[in-house]
Amino acid sequence: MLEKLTKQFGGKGLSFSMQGNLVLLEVENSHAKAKITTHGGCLLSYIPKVGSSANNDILWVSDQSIYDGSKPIRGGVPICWPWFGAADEQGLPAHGFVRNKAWQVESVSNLANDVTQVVMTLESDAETLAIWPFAFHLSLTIEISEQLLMTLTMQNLNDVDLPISEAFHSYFSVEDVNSVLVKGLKGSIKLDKLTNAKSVKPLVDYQVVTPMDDVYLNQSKSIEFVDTGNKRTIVLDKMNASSTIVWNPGSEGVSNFSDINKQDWTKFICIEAGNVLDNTTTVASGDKHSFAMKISVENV
Ligand code: TA6
Repeated sequence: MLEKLTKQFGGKGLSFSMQGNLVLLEVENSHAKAKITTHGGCLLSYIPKVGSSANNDILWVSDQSIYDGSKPIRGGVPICWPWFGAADEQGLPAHGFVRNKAWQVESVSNLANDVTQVVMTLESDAETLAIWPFAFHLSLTIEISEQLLMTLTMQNLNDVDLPISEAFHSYFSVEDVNSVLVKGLKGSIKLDKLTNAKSVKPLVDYQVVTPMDDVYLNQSKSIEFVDTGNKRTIVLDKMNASSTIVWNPGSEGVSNFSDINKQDWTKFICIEAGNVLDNTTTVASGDKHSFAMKISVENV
């Protein structure tokens, strides 16, 4: 398989390898290095080469992640689609099913200014139709440069309109989650999933206190989060996405996750971009719908 992929896509700054049962695609250009697995179309690593975060991974992946294809990777940027959170029906997977499917590499291109673009696709099949009885074509575009741009495009191949909830469930590497400052929530509505409290005027900027599991609705503006320990600010811009989710399980909640080391909960924060809950989007029959997230890193 690796030989075939290398023959089809291999080139300067691109290599394929295996980790467990999973195919890894490694990209390197003058701006950054990145690692992607076709399992779930999951971006695993993004390491800028310049700036204050040069040679440091922006993303976090658990040491306990399972690489046999039986589970989604715990870390990186898993894709939640076509629902976010628990499924309506009992027995169906949380956060949809595409984060646990093998995606196809469609193309790898070198764009202007040494930007590397990787496109992966996933189509409905007998297994997805048994879980969710609708035909779809999904395309994930990852552009690696001094910024990271991820775009998910869905085509509704059915003769009915479909409600879709979706998110890039990004796990960011931080020095200590409890020293992270989140900025830019003005005008959003906060749903605290731990207490079920709803607040129409959440704090615009706040210091993270774990555990937390917050969904910010009608939040389409940029988010900044300052990781003082790592002396960096990560700026997350969204396109066609109205929800931001901020999650960390905290010191007690981490024991519910067999694929996270008990002491490692301080090392990451999930700041996720998408369209969830009341921001669920409806994709008309035959239509295409895209949303995107752009990550850039600034010095503190
Ligand atoms: O995005 C936050 C969240 O929905 C939390 O409620 C939390 O459980 C987390 O995702 C992880 O979900 P997972 O299904 O990957 O274990």
